[in-house]
Order: sequence, then C-alpha cells, then structure tokens
Amino acid sequence: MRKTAAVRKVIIVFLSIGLLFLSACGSNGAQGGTKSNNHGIQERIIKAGIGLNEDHPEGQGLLKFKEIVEKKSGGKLKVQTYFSATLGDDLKMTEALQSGTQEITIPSTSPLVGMIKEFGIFDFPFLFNTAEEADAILDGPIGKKLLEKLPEHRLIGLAYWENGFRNVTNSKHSINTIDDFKGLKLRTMQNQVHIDAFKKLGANPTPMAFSEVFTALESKTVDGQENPLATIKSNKYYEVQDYLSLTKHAYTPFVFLVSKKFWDSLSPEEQKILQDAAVEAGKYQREISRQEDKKALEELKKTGIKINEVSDEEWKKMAEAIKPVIDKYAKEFGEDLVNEMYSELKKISK
Ligand code: TK8
Repeated sequence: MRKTAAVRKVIIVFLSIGLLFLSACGSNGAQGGTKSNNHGIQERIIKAGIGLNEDHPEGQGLLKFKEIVEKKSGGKLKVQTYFSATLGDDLKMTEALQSGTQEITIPSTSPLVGMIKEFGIFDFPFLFNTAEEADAILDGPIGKKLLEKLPEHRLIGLAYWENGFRNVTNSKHSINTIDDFKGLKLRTMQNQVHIDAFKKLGANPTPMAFSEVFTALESKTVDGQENPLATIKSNKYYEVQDYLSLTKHAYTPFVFLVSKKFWDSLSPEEQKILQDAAVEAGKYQREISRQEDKKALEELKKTGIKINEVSDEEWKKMAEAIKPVIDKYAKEFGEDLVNEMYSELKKISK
C-alpha cells in the first residue's frame, strides 16, 4: 500500500512538471516569456445563441460577429451559432451564461429587468423618436453605466444592438385609437413596464417567452403581440394575424452578453477581439436592421395582413395615457438616471 502511494506521488510530481513545462511552451508561442496560460490566442469554441432566426437582422449580425472573430483570431476562436431559441429563450440563455455553460447571447434588455431593474428605462414607451436617438443614449454614458452593472451578475456586456421600434399585430381589428386596445389579449415580453403600459391602454397583457408566441397566436391563446417589423416578417406572424398597426410604441435594444466566467478565462488579446467584433458587427447589425424595417413593411403588405398607420394625434394620446406608468417606474429605476437620460435626449434632439 505504502509503496503504491509513494509511486503515485512520484508520478504526480513528474506529470505536474511536464504540464508546467508544456503550458510554458504553449504561451511562449504567441507572446513569449510568460508562465500564464492567459495569453495569446487559444483554440476555443464559443457557443453563441439567440432567440431570432438566421435571416433576422440579429441573426445576420451574429454571422458577421462570427466572421470577424474567426478572421481576427486566425481561425483559433470558433463561434458556433444557434438561432431560433434552439438553446432556449433570452432568460434561459442568460442564465446559462451566468453558470458558464454557454458563452454568448444577445437578448432584448427587457426580460433582464427582473435582474437589473435600471434596464427598464429603455422600455419606456414613446421614449425615442428615432433610432439615432436610441444609438446616442445606448452608446453614451447612460448605456455604459448600465453595462457596468452586469459583472456583479456574472455577465459582461460588450455592446448594444438593435431590436427596434415595436408594432402591434392582432387577430381582431386595426388599432387606430386607444379604445381599440380595450380587452385585447396581448402577449408582452416578461417586463413590468410593458405589462403596466398595456394595462393602462386598456389591453389585457399576457407576458410570455418569445419562442411560445407563434403557437399562442395560432391557438388564439392571445389575440396579438408586439414586435418590430423584421420579427413579424421573419417569424411569419402574418400567417396567424390579420391586423398590423404601426404603433411604434417602444424602441427596445438587444444587449450583447458574454459569460463572465468565460470572459475571465480569456487573455486580454482574446477579450479585445470579442469586444471589437461585438461593436463592429453591431454597427453592421443596426444598418441591416434599419434597412429591414423598411423592406419588411413592403413584404408584409404583400402577405395580405391589413396594415394601418396611427395618426400623430392618436399617438400623442397614447403617450399621454401611459405617462403615469413612466412616472411610477422612473421613481423605481432611479430618478437621477431617468433625468440624466431626458437631458441627454434633449441635447440630441436639438
Ligand atoms: C428574441 C426576443 C424578441 C423580443 C420579444 O429572443 O421577446 O418579443 O422582441 O425578439 O428578444
């Protein structure tokens, strides 16, 4: 017994020396002169999953990210892409990042509000007039401040991408005025601001994960839903919905998330590749998203879904009606933060 233990010890010592030697050689390759494994670029497989389809602007952005990362890393960092919520919905994938079983996801910020309440300021309906206003806030000090809240939740936020302006579809009638919301059973994201805002408008909001929406519409579990045009097209909601009203009631972003556990295992060089690629692919993604918003409208017209605009006057009435909801949540999310956002917005729209 004793002998075996001693032999085992010797073997372990030799193995450890061998491993130390090997790892020193490995890191010498790219950067030279350090004992840390955390250097240069290693061969890695990075699992990246999203809720939307490959043909959606978010899917196209993810493919661009993959292309950039693989090119910049000389093929060492490989991004494996998973579309259409095959790895789960936004919340499930975010949890997988926290536990370290998935490396990347790009959820809407809205379902993350249960975790980081301040993200809820982006859910305020009728907040942004243009996508460029949203860019300025998201890429400015406010957006940055919110990304800085992520590490304490075992997440790293690299950039904001665009989901876009949301519009309501349903199977009952066109929405022209506030009264048309009355009694409509609408699927919303799992987000308190959206739920309260639709209640205020008289609808009956039903929060649910994104991947369940098509079936819920088809089986008439809900009358309608709201999403940007690109999603209404890509997810073929026009097959199970008769009316599309261009309410543009809220702009919601995506946030590019990396598992902190994974991030901390990367070398600064690898981190930089991912950081730069998330921003660069994000610029491309926003461009595609804005083009697609226009293209999708034309294509949706051909599907036979009945489309209507909402007049400025009615739009303002809707915005006025949900104001108490915004006031309530401004207090909850932090009035300083909200005021800072409004004053930034004022500067931009001048
Ligand atoms: C996709 C979601 C989706 C969002 C929603 O994962 O849930 O309605 O707009 O696009 O993030």
